[in-house]
Amino acid sequence: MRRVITYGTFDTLHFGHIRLLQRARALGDYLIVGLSSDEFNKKKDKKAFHSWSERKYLLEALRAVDLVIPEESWEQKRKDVKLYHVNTFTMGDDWENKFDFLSDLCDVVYLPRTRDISSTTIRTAIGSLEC
Ligand code: C2G
Repeated sequence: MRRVITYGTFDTLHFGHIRLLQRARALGDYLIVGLSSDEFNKKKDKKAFHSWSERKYLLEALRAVDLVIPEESWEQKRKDVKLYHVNTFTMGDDWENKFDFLSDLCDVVYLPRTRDISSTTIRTAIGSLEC
């Protein structure tokens, strides 16, 4: 069984996220998602619209996702790769080369980011709608 891991906030889940998760899952047989905690989001200067448990619920509803674990620090990736016997680490290519330090432990794959969609644009668009 080839095990894949990826990380992110996955706020206002959208098709860019879904495409990333589907391609990540297709790199193996089992996909683990390290989901950024609300506390860790503060370190990333992000404030998610949905709580961690809401974002976890949405991810767990996806066929592509097999396990959701909390992402609480930048440093946990090496431990996670070893703990979960991960074969492949993957992220969107906006992170190109940022995680190459994991390449002694597992394959590192950067997947093309989906253009013209982001949680920020969705939140801005919703905010601009007349209520
Ligand atoms: N993504 C994508 N296409 C988009 C938007 C996002 O492929 N239009 C990908 C990103 O490249 C990332 C994943 O979806 O691989 C999750 O994106 P975010 O929720 O924005 O996560 P991010 O803030 O990049 O956090 O330790 C890693 C960090 O937690 C990543």
